[in-house]
Amino acid sequence: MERVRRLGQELSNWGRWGADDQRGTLNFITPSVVRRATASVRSGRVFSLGLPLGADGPQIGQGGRVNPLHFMTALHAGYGSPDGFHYNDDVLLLPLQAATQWDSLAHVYYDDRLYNGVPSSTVTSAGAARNGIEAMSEGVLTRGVLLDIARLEGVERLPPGFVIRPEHLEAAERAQQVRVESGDALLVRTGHITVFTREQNREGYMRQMPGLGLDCARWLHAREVAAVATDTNAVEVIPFEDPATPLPFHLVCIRDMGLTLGEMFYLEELAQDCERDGQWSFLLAAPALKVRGGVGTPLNPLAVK
Ligand code: UVW
Repeated sequence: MERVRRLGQELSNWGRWGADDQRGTLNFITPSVVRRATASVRSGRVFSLGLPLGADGPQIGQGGRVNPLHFMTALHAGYGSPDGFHYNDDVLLLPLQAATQWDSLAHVYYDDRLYNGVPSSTVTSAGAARNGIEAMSEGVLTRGVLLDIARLEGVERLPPGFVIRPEHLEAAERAQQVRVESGDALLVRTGHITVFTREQNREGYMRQMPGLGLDCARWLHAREVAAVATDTNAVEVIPFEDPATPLPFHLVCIRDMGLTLGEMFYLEELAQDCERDGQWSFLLAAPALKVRGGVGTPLNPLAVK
């Protein structure tokens, strides 16, 4: 934890946007960043980056996370005449972390403090009183940049345990002729999601994965990235770089930097299209649901090229 504490202190954004701030690095998404994002739309092609929500999702029960349960609560119900108005209604019951998701800034912490010094006791069985997902309610609407590290490495997908370092991010920028700038959302493709989507191997997808190493936190901080997402369940590499310190990247990014993490983003078709036309930036519309006190949100992010 000492390395986490030291790096956390070095990269801390506490107080940067005021003592009451709950949005963290989303503050980098200024109106001019949004205008630049809309200017990156050229063809109008749209890509859905969300996994379907259903019983056939990726969850294996880890940490009490189950796949969404979908029920019909009205089936061919009707008013009036038998050949008149009819309707169907339904209910979805799901862990907010079940599939494609953003983590709120109340999701993880250490030393009893959440982002911006908020006491961890503000999260109760009623949810997060501070740093909850509603604080992201203007959503993530910004320029997205996809860096394809599997492509960089010349493989279909990176193996579990592969540590993505700042050098990989910069090499991908050079190879793709794109640069991550202040206020961008960075999407990192590992290809690992195909372990689930193509091979239906949930255990293989969820238990170990390639991902960002802790060094990348400094790079994301320097580039003023607003949000970072990958196609894996944890964003960061598992097995952890130091087995004694689980999820260090989560701790520094979320708790110290106020940087939200996006998980299980489906990037396959988007990456193919970017490869085809050489355009690796786009408008990313990835709004959070306004779940009161939520510490995460499911979503269907859209990339518009
Ligand atoms: C944890 O595993 C705690 O978080 P995440 O779903 O963000 O990886």
